[in-house]
Amino acid sequence: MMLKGTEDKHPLAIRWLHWISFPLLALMIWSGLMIYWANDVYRIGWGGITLLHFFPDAFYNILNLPQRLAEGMALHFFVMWFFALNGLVYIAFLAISGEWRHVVPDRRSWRQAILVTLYDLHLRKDAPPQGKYNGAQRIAYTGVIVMGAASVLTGLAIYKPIQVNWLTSLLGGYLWARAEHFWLMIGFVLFFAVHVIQVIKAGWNNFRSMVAGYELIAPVESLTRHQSAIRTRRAFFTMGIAAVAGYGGWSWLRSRPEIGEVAWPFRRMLQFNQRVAQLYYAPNHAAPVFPPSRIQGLRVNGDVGLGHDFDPQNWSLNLKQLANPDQVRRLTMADIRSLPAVEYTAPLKCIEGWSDVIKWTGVRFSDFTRRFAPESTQAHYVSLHTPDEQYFVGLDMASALHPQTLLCYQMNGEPLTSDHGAPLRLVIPVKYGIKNIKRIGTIAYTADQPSDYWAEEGYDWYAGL
Ligand SMILES: Nc1nc2c(c(=O)[nH]1)N[C@H]1C(S)=C(S)[C@@H](COP(=O)(O)O)O[C@H]1N2
Ligand SMILES: [Mo]
Repeated sequence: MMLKGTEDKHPLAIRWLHWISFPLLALMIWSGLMIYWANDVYRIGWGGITLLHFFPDAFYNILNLPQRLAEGMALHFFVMWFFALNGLVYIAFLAISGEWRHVVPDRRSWRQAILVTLYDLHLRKDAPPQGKYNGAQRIAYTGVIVMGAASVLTGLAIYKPIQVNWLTSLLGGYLWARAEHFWLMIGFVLFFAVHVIQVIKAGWNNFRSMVAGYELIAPVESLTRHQSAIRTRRAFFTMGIAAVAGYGGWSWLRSRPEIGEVAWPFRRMLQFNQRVAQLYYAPNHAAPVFPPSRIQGLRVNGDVGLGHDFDPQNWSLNLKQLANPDQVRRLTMADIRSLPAVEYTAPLKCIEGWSDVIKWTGVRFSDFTRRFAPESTQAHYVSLHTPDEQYFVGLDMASALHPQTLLCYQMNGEPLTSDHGAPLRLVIPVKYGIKNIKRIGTIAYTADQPSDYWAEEGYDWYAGL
């Protein structure tokens, strides 16, 4: 295959890393920043002194980063499949093709990496002898593969912290896993910055070989030079087409007609992710509970459906059966309190990325459905509305029946305040905060997936943890 006067330079494994894995990583980082923006807590500093806040407003402005959490999540949880599957196929390819030999560090790599670094910093005169890639390059290439795998694992730990709670606690818990996921991303960006500098320093011939796959070695006869020029042009042309097609395809996907405020391909993927989650949903996986000493203050978040023209004296919980939704059964707080009281301390996880540890008191939803049972075998969902119907939540029956799902009337040992949904709110740790509806007015058993306030605003309907 090689032309006379050329040398095989970059194996397929390395070009694959650059032209497929890297664009996928870039999409993950970009959509990740659209999510992180909603709760940007990390900084470099000590005590009251902050050297660098991740990220200052200017950062979002310069990048023109849309401040749309819902869209960021839809994109992130779309690309994640391609990113993870590409990673698996890539590692399998490295193993089967034997190309791992070019990439994995060996016994000499570490010493060589130090010498290369000293040479690059002009602290040493000559470069150490090397094969296709020097020790520093091998460590770097293997490092990014390991970082990619770590990103998938830390990502999974914060994506489904309850269903994979073994993994989440192995990584130090939800907050640690979130931090690890973030610093890995910073690591990728730093790596990228150093790498680009190296590529610029290495010059045009090296870059061309990254695209064309081979390198010219002087001297070459004019015929070979002509042949190589054709091959190089063809390689760059193909790359250009691929880049335009990739960008065009992505723009096309994002501009499709929307379902619930997200382009339909992304909505379809959210629905696919829901089915995968439900396939592996385990009711015995629970949110970690904490001792009451870990209780945090109460943060009020969201007041949709909590208007002031509400009279708690006239409140009743309206129960609607599937067969006859027009016939309302009016329940009182006494009906609720007649069920066994349950108390535990666990975090409420807001979809924005923060969580608060709170002591919840109430009755199990599963006890409620035993006393006030759905009168139909077709009741696969529960629909909850505030009395004014401004806020509404849909739940799959399995999540509603989770042992930690409560109809709650006390937070941190005090009666619910109006802000937090007095007289009765839902607590459902297997879901994001958006599903924890405050001030419940109606509970209806339904056969079809009920509408949901935030799902209509672009969020995942399932919102399962
Ligand atoms: N009625 C109603 N319930 C709601 C909301 C709302 O806006 N209205 N916001 C939800 C969101 S996004 C969160 S994070 C939690 C916050 O609960 P808290 O205010 O008790 O902390 O309530 C949820 N329940
Ligand atoms: Mo939230």
